[in-house]
Amino acid sequence: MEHAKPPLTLYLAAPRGFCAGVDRAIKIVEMALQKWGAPVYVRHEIVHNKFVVDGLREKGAVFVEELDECPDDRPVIFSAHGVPKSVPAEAQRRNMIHVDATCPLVTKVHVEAARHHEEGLQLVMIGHAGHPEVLGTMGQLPEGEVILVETVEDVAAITPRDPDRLAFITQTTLSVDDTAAIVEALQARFPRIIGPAKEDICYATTNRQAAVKAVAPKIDALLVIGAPNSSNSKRLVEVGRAAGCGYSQLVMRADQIDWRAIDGVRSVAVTAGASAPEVLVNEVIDAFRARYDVAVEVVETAQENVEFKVPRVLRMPA
Ligand code: 10E
Ligand code: SF4
Repeated sequence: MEHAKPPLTLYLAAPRGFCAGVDRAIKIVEMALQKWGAPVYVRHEIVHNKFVVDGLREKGAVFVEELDECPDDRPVIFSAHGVPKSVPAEAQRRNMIHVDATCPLVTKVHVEAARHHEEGLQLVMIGHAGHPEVLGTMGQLPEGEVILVETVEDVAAITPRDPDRLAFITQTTLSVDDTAAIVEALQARFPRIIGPAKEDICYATTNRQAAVKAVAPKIDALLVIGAPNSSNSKRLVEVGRAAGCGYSQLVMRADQIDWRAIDGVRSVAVTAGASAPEVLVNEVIDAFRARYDVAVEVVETAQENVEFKVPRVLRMPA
C-alpha cells in the first residue's frame, strides 16, 4: 500500500514572475522573427532566463554578447537590461536594422542621468558592478561622470570632484531596504545630493519583494524561481532570508530543488523573478504535488496592470 503523502501548504507569492518589461522584450524578439525571418541576432540574453532564451533560440534567435559578433545584414535586438550609448551608435554606423528592447523603466533612468549631466552634475549610481543594466546606464555618460557604489561602505570611499554638485540614480532591481540604507548614507555625506523621490527601483521589483516579506512569517522554506545571473531574482532570495526565512533558495526549475534540504517542512512559499516564466512555477508546484499532499494558497500583496508597447517598427506591416 502506498504511504499517505505528508501535508504541505504551498503559498504562492503574488505578484511574481514576468514584469511588463520582460513581456515586451520577449515579444520584440518574437515579432522581429516574424517580420524579418531567422536569424535575428540578440545582444546579450534578452532576459536572464535560460528557458526563455532556449525557446527563442529554437525559433531562430542567435544570442551574442557583443555587436561585433553580428553580421551587418541581419537585424539585432538589444536586451531588456539596456546598452551603453556606443552600441546603438555603432549599429547605426554599420547601417544595421536594430531594435531596442530596453525596458522603458530602465530608459527612464538613462534619461534622468543625461538630464543631471546636462545640468553639470556628477552622478553616483547605486548598483552591482558588471551587471549589464549598470554597464548600460553608466555608458550613457562619458567615462568618469558616473561613480558606482555597491554598499554603504563604498559611500565613505568615493571622491567626487565637487561634493555639492552630485545626483544619484539606481539600478532598477535592487533590494528596496539595502538601497534605502545606501541612499541615507549618501544624503548624510553629501547633503546637497539630488535624486528621485526614493530611488529608481521599479514597480515589479518592489512588488515582488513586498510579497516575499508578507509570506515569510508563514513559511519554513522559500523557493525563488530564477537564474543565477538574474539580479532581481537573487534579491528575492536575500529578502526572504532577511525577513527571517531560514531556508531561502534560488532554483532555475523543479529539477534543482534539494528535497533533502527541505525534508520535514510543513509550509513553503514559491515566487519567481521577473524573468521567470509561469510554466516553471507550475512545474515546481507539480513536483511538490508528487511528494506531498499540497494545499495551495495565494498571498497577494498588489495587483499589476502595467503594459508597454513594442517599438513602432514592429507594429508596422513588413
Ligand atoms: O538581472 P536582472 O534582474 O536585471 O534581469 P532579468 O532579466 O532577470 O529580469 C528583468 C530585469 C531587467 C531587464 C532589468 N531591469
Ligand atoms: Fe522593467 Fe522592472 Fe521588469 Fe526591469 S524588472 S524589465 S525595470 S519592469
